[in-house]
Amino acid sequence: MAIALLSGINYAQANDTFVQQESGYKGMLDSDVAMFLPNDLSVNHLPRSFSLLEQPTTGAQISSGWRVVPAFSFSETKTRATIAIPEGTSLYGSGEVTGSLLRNGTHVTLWNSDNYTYKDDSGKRLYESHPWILAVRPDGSAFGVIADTTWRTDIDLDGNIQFTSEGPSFPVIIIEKKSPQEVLGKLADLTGHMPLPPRWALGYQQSRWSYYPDSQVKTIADEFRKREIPCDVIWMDIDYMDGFRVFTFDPKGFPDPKGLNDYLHNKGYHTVWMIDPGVKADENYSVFQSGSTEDVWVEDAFGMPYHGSVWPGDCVFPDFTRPETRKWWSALYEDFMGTGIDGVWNDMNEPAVFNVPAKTMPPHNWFRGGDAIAPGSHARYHNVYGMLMVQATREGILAANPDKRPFVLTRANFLGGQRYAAVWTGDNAATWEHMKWSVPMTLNLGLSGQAFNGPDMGGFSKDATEDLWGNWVSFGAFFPFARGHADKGFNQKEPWVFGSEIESVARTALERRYRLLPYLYTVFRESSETGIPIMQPVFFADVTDLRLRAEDQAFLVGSDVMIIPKWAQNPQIPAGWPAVSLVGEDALNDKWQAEIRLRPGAIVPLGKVVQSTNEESLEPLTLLISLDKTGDATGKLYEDSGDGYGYQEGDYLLTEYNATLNNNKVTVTVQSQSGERARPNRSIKVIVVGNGCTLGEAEGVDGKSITVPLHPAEK
Ligand code: NBV
Repeated sequence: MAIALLSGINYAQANDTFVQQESGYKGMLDSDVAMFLPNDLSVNHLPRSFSLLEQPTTGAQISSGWRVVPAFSFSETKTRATIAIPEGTSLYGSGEVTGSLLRNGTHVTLWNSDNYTYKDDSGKRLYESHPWILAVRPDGSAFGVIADTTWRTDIDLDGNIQFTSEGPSFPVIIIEKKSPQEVLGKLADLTGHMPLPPRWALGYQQSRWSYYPDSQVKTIADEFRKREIPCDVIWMDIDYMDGFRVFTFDPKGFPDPKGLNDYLHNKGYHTVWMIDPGVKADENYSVFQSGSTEDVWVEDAFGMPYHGSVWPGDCVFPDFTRPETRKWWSALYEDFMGTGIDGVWNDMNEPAVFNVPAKTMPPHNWFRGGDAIAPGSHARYHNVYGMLMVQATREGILAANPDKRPFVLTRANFLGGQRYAAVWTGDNAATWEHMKWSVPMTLNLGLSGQAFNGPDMGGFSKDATEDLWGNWVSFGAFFPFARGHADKGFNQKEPWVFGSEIESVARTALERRYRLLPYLYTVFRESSETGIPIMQPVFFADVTDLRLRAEDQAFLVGSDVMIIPKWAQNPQIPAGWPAVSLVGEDALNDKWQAEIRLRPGAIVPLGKVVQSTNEESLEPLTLLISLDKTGDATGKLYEDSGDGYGYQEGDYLLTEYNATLNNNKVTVTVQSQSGERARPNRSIKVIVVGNGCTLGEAEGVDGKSITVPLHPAEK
């Protein structure tokens, strides 16, 4: 068994009969977090955890009455933990998964895979690995389970929660809380909170494989401005490189990257450029030369640099388990970012390798580790390759621009990877099935700790029809990460290419996102502090309402805004949330636009429609007020400079507004505020909303009490 486990090889002949394994150490990591080990693991000699921020050590005895306890077992080649669940428990999480939000009865494999259009293994194995399940009992209380292993692992949710790993025994960590929101808060405490991104990363982003040459990039950017469709970011895919050599620029198509970045910055854009892990094995190429001198490459089973084929042809791959390699990789970003690049897109980092059956490196390739990371095989470190890469990328771009918040997008990642990067759901397709999946996929990634995520809006592969693209943008505009992207060889997917009707559908949808930006930025800030996802399942509105548990067409943005896509059939939503109009649209009677509804008791701050987040949007500030049954509402607005770290020193303003109904008048006041930023001298517009109508509105000055008389007819 030991040899099979170490090599990571799943012998076809191996006997997969499981026998029970005795439990070993168990103890509390925190008041509501318990760790359980099988008897062959010692708490003092655990392998370095990649998901947890702190290496677990001995703690207090398991609390009396502790409910969730794993059972361990093993076969000749595998190790297993099984966690029984009470009847009626709803299961979520398991990372990046196709299919429905509710995971009961599903099976996935955690093995980061380049899975174009989710075809391989029917999409049961995608680009990221999150050995994590969130379980919500019928009474709304919840627990979460981490299987702390990096090895290839199956998650089976047929009856119980079962993790079956192809590696050695692993710790199981259980979080027990009163609600799923609290479980996710603790997950973030344990695995890391999403850092607050720069505000521009919340804008709409336009990508294609590839805009080429630079003049086409400029045309696309100019077109958005000319047509007045909001957009913040333009993406550069691999063809900007010189022969796909990372950290180089094609002298023909992109001779002046700084000039291009300046051009785009002047028009209010930020830019994100791709970097892959495969480094062309080319003696005349400086990155290959310096990497070879520093001895940074992953080794094959014989101790020689492993070679595999990717876009540039014959490539070598940085061994990111080595601290020296991460340092070398980070340093490469200094000159690169010096051209004015704002963000980095790390693709192909499963790592993907062409022309081999497994589409990745052989399992016996060797990683040398360092510091707390032990040397080990590719089978052991495959699932954290992407996460270690983006750790080094993030460190590099932060070192290059210490006064800016890094933005990194990654395709491969691991539980805890929100510490370093946002993620997208890889190469989906322009089909109705993938469009509908994009809601539960984004939700389950959020329920696995990856709050900043989203799909290729409009679908990557295949031609999108007008109908599909128009539908997708109408609700996709509200994803945390909102980027349109398209595959080479398929139709253009910019908002205007589908004709004037769809162009105006997209403009309206994106204008709605931009009006919501002050709220969205506030939600991002809260999410970075609380660990509660930005995009939330509808059942978070009432975790005891079992009717809502499986709803995965409609979704929440933060806790106060609900989005119901136009194609949603019989969505199960909480009662009494009024529908609102943001830019004059009538979503209830519109063919395309998603319904937006507000939680009773919420105050949602809105800005003006702007073309990019660079424009000041809070003059006037609008507050949408949705009163609860008792005639009250509260809501927050978080403001800071939008980039940099001043907010950590107090340069921010967090305002809590309060509204109360009395004698048919609603009085709006600042209930509390924090931060050292002065309140801007600005006007404020207050709108009290009913279902699809306005109950009353008034104007005033921010910081002063404002009274809104309600229309007599609505009293
Ligand atoms: O770099 C090209 C593409 C990229 O557009 C896409 O988003 C990635 O998921 N990349 C994959 C490599 C080629 C995929 C067929």
